[in-house]
Amino acid sequence: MAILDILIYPDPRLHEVAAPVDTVDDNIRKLVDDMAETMYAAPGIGLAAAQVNERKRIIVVDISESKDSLKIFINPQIISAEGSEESEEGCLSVPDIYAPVSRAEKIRVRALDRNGDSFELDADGLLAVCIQHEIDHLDGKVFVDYLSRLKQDRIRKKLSKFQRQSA
Ligand code: GNR
Ligand code: NI
Repeated sequence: MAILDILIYPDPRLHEVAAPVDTVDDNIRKLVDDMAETMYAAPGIGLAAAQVNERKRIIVVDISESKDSLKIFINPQIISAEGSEESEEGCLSVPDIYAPVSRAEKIRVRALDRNGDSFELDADGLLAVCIQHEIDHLDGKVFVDYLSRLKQDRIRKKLSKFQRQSA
């Protein structure tokens, strides 16, 4: 297991579209395990492969307090969605920035598990928000993209400064 480096906005690699996984093999399972370790270490409630510079459609999520409910989604697809709700979001790739984003309230997701078997899951609340946030990463989208240009410019400036200071 290994903790991977997380790309920080505005990194152009966060805006690339990820490719589907064609076979869930040991290499993919190793990446999943490293992503989970990286998410827990951060700490975060979700992580998409795009954030660790892997252009594959893989996400890990654990919204539990006890950090013992890891959910793995390979090639996730939202097959139905209803309602809409706004909530405050953050992102490990956009440190210390929080802003309201509107998402579907309830979703049904289809994905492959770590054995390559297909499953479906109904999600609402924070889990639904997190899954939609992660699938956006696979499509090269970051929550900042939903904000006004003015807010995007402010965030870009703030994080560029932050990166210069930590360099
Ligand atoms: O850790 C995270 N918290 C969070 C809070 C509200 C909405 C979405 C998230 S996902 C984020 C981890 C992350 O950046 N995943 O891509
Ligand atoms: Ni994120």
